[in-house]
Amino acid sequence: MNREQLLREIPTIMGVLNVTPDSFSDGGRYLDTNAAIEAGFAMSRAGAAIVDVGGESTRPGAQDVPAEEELFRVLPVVEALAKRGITVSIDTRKAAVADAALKAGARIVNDVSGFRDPEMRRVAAEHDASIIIMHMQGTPQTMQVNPHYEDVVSEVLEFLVEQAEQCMAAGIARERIWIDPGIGFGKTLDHNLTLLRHLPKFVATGYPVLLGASRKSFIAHLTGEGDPTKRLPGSVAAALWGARCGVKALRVHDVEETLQALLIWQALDGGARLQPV
Ligand code: HH2
Repeated sequence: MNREQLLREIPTIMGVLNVTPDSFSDGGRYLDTNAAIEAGFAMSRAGAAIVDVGGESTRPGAQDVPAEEELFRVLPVVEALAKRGITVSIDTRKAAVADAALKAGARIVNDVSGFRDPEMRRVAAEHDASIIIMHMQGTPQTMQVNPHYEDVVSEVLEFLVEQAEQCMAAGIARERIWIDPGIGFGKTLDHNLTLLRHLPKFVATGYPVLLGASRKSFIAHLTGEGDPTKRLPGSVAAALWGARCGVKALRVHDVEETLQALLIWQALDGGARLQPV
């Protein structure tokens, strides 16, 4: 057993690159274009197969950013990374931003609002892009006010499958569609834990599942760690749990550390996956 064999078995790592002043854990760090590009290169070298570039924070209470400002932040970064042959995903809720980023070389559209906007579906289809449909209840301004579900797992699943069907109807190929339960987006601690425990149900849909649990506040709620940059151990534990449940990709801030943990887990566990309960 060697590193190359293990790499083939573990989930794909997507590195988080926020070109924003206000993201919850790395806001302001990569606002400078050159710093952002360097950080993207570093993530790629550390083992990220995808770099997810975002120009708008979607943390609870975040303000909307005009499309021009978002484009100003992300476009040079997308272009520079894509030119180096790095697979770039654009994390945006705006069709105009997705369109420009895809023209600049991005290959994946990651929409935390779940492709509700028909224009977003049209743009992704036109570019033959891969897409990540994420579930969010409400909007970033309101989502944590009083999230409510009768049955969080079936409601989130139903939304994702319906949106995937809408996307296919718009001309996006099934094999280009990924789904994501949206940890922390309009969810209480209980909702987040229930979704994490039931990840195998999302895997059982047949759509590849992406999990974004890195540094999120459920870790703070369970451990008391208020500083997002100190949530690496909890983030790695969640990543390994996701891998065990069969997710195909992990969206993480700490690429090198997560990769190391995944390689060891894969070597020991042999890739057994949990089944839906
Ligand atoms: N989480 C965040 C942003 N985009 N996309 C997907 N598909 N899944 C996620 O869980 C997800 C996401 C939030 O994290 P981050 O980008 O670090 O913070 P912010 O929104 O404050 O920029």
